[in-house]
Amino acid sequence: MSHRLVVLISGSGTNLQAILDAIQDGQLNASVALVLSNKAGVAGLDRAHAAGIPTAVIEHKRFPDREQFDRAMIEAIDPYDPETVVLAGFMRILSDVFVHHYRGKLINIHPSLLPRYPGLHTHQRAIDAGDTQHGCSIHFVTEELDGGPVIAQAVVPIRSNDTAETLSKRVQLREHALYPLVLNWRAAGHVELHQDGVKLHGETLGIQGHQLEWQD
Ligand code: NHR
Ligand code: GAR
Repeated sequence: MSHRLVVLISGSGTNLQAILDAIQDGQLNASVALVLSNKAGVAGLDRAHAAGIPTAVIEHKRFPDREQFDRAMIEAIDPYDPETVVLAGFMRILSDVFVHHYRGKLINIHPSLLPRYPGLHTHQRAIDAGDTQHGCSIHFVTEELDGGPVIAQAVVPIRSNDTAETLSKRVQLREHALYPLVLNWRAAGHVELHQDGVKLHGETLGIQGHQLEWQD
């Protein structure tokens, strides 16, 4: 019995691909039941089709407000009864309706070392601030944008000649390793959201979660 995932995307889907590859390679004991995109024609949908996974497109622009868009997504997702709902480059802010419905099951990968740089354009902001380190965070999604409890982070060095583009590529390499790793912990029942924060292997984590540094 593998852990059922539903993956939400808005674009290229390289994190989705990393998850699919890890499942295929036997490194991640899970299955992707549905890939849902808020944009038609994106490359991530082609990746899902190539892997034989059902897809749904629910375009936010066809809905009068965020809540009705979110309710339509819930209706599309719930028949698949996911144990974890994965945001992988999903670019729409979710209303409380959605966040409450999937509380404790909804996780996101964000391209910064939270709590630094919630929101958008994180790579440029880290460079502009003169930071020497950047990275990515996987966190439970709550009503507070990019403010939910962090499960794990991967730290990446910032080099003096980095641009937002070169830095984002380095961070994305780590994203593609971190998401399958954390999802496999989750599939094994080792990651839970509690009132006092995230528990990993039964221990409550600090605000930056479990920190990982890979060697280049
Ligand atoms: N929703 C909630 N409630 N909480 C979070 O923590 C969320 C969330 C929805 C998405 C991902 C997040 C990121 O990793 C995420 C976390 C989009 C925006 C945004 O401003 C901000 C953060 C994130 C995703 N979106 C614009 C909007 O109006 C649209 C931008 C666009 O389409 O390009 O929704 O960074
Ligand atoms: C990833 O780098 C992810 O961290 C970031 O978008 C990229 C999606 O790439 N997410 C956000 O910025 C969320 N606001 P992908 O579609 O190739 O996985």
